[in-house]
This record gives sequence, C-alpha cells and structure tokens, in this order.
Amino acid sequence: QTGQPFASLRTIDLRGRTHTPAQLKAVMPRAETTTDVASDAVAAIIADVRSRGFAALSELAEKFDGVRQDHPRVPRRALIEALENLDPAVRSGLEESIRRARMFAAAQRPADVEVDIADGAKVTHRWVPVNRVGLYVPGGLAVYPSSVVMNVVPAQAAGVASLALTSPPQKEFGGLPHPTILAAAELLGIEEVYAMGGAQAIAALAYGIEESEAGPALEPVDVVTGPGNVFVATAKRLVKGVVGIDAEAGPTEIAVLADAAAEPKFVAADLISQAEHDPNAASVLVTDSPELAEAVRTELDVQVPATKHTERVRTALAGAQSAVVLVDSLADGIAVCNAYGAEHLEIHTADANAVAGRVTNAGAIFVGSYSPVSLGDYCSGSNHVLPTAGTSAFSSGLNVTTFMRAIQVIDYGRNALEEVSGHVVALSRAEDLPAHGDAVSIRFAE
Ligand code: HSO
Ligand code: ZN
Repeated sequence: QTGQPFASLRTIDLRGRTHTPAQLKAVMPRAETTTDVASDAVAAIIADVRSRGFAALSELAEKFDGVRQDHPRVPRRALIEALENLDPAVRSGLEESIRRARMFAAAQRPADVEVDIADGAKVTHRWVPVNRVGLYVPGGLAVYPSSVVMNVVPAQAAGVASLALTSPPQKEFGGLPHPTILAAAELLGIEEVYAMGGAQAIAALAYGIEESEAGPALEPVDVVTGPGNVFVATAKRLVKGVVGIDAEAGPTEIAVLADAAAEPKFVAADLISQAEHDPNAASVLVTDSPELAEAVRTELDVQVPATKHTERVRTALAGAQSAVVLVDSLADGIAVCNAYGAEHLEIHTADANAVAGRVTNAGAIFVGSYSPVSLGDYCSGSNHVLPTAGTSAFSSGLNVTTFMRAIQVIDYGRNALEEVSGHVVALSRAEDLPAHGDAVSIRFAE
C-alpha cells in the first residue's frame, strides 16, 4: 500500500476561493473528443451507395467486413432462431428492461395544445411521429443489446410506423449481425433488420436503395439514431439535413456529488462502473468532505484490482478527464456539478432529493445511494442515451419527442381574419412586401 491511496486519481482543490460558473466550467476536466476523419473517404462511400445501390453495398461488405452478400436483409427465421437460442436470464433481463422503458416512454407522449387566440381564431400545436426510423447498432467488441432497447422503445412509443435496424455483418456469425442483437430486435418486434455496417449503412438508410434483381427496395428513413465508430459518426454528420440524426455520443461520464454521510464502497463501485466502458471515460467525485474523498480512494485501491477490466478502468481514472474535486460546501458542490453538466450525476448526500432539485444541468440525475447509474443503464425505466461532453446544457436524453415533430395548425374564420387584417397590412408594408397585405385585403374588398 502506498501512503496516498489511489494516487492516480488527481485532486482539483477548489476550496478557499469563489468561482464564477464560467471559471468552474474551465477548471473542470473534460476529454478532448477527436471525431474528424477523412470525410472525403466517407463522402465517396455515400456517393457510391447512392449511385450503385446493392452492388456497392455487397462490395463494401466484402472489403470492410470480409463477408459475401447479395442483399443485406436478414431473414426473419434468423431473428427467431437467435431469440430461441438466447440465454434465458438475458432474455428475462431484456424483457424487464423493455417493460420498464415502455412504461416511462408511453407517459412522455406530449399532448396537443389548442389555443383560442380570439373569437373564431384557433391555433394548434399538433404532435406527430416521424414516419420511418433507422437504428444503427455497432458490431465488434462491445455488443449492447440494452442500447437496442433504449433506441427502439421511445420510437415505438412515439408511434413511428416503420423501423429498420442495421448492424455490421460478422464473419463468425455467417455474415449476420451478432445474435444477441438479432434476439433483441425480435423481442422488440422489429422485423426489418439489415446486415450493414459503417458509412455505407448510414448512406443506405438515409437515401434508400431501389429494388433490383438482388432483392427488395430499402426505403429511406426520416431519422437515423444510434452510436457508431468514427466513420459512422462522420457519415451521420454528412447526411444530416437529408435526415434527422440524434446527438453524437462522446465518452461516457459519471459525476458523484457526495457528503460525509456517503458510503465510500458504493461511490467507488459507481465510479468504476462507468470507467469500465472506455479508457477515455470520465469519473468525477465532487465532495465537501476530504475524509470521504480519502475513504473512496482507499476503496478504489481494493476494488480496481479486483474488477475484470482493471487496465481500462485504471487508464480512465488516471486520465485528465477524471478527478476528485474538493469544495467548501454542498452549495459549492452543486455549482460545480451545474457548471460541468455531467451525462450522469449521482447524489449521495443527506436529503439527496432536495439537492437534486437544485441541479439545473445534467443528462440524468440519480438520487440517493440506491439509484446507481448501472440501474439506469439497464432497468430503471429511464433512457441511457444521454447528452455527453457538456451538451446537457442545451439537449436532452433520448425520449419520445426525439422521434416526433409538432405541426402548427392555423384555423381562422372570416371575422377573425378581418379583425386582424389591418395589422397584417401594416406589417407587410413595413417589410416592403405589400403582396402579403393584399392577400388579406382582397378577401374583404367590395
Ligand atoms: N452507460 C452507457 C450505456 C450502457 N451501459 C450500455 C451499459 N450498457 C452510456 O450511458
Ligand atoms: Zn454503462
């Protein structure tokens, strides 16, 4: 044992000074995100898929995934078989995750708002789902069926009629996506699944592919969601505007706001749990208790060597993006957390609920010692696709409205229009657009 427990987690000591929110934001650690790759190469792939359709897709599958395929559509039989072969414990975990996520998502559907502006003058804010959604699910090392649940459930609850899922073909699974992904799709009732990966998959979803002798058409979608590698992220950025996309996910982040009453074992375990995702993951402890900070470091000394992905966790905790932040008071701690705007914020303090109520910036807040982030990752009912890298200041986690838009409906009668016609004419003259005013006055001319 060293004299200073878990010395690699650095300390940022903010005690004894006051800071503005901007100063706090600058002082808080954050990983640099480097997501720029050769967008020329990605643009070329997109153009190729657009002009040559399935022929381009099968060439790219051979080149990048090492599989031969004429058409990327996964047969329904493969989905059913994957579900039949799924470990029963994983199946019931997914079922419970889906059940809870559906409860929360169904309740999020926004109500239409109808306003009587004047007599005979009504405007309505009418929510409608997008028609068709494409979900990208990464292949490779990390297979996250939980993320399939988190993307699909709100789309279905929004009332999206048509949902396609794509995931890279895997050589070891006969050119199909990972069987756990197929099983999750089947559980969620998604029948349209494709074995496509990379930028080419995003292009196919965004622009669609026409029917050919290779097989049936792939209809274009309105929104593409789901995480992916740097090529997928770049492709999504390039098709944005043609389709809607979700926010780009950076490395995961957990901040824990704790006081002297917190349980160091729990805090350490939760910091480790998100560090397990990625050597660039951020684990930040904010506390007004130096004793608690030391106790958490001591716990990390015990738990880090005992965890499966020790090296990844060590790298994440030693990284510049992770830290223990010491503050003078809980109020200062809340200010730090609000400046940071963590993807996940856990509150381990006395009266955690009251503290949570004072948090104005976080992707999701986990209240008290028995609401860990891992619960939210799988089974709380909340969504685990949350804003990272400080984007919680202006965006929300995935939810039903991600897959909806609102149409404004204007319904005025003759008298109601006449009543306001003078104002329309005056404003149209002020903008030197007299035809606008004329379009109203013509209705009331003798
Ligand atoms: N914590 C991750 C989501 C996840 N965890 C998936 C486990 N599987 C980002 O919120
Ligand atoms: Zn996680």
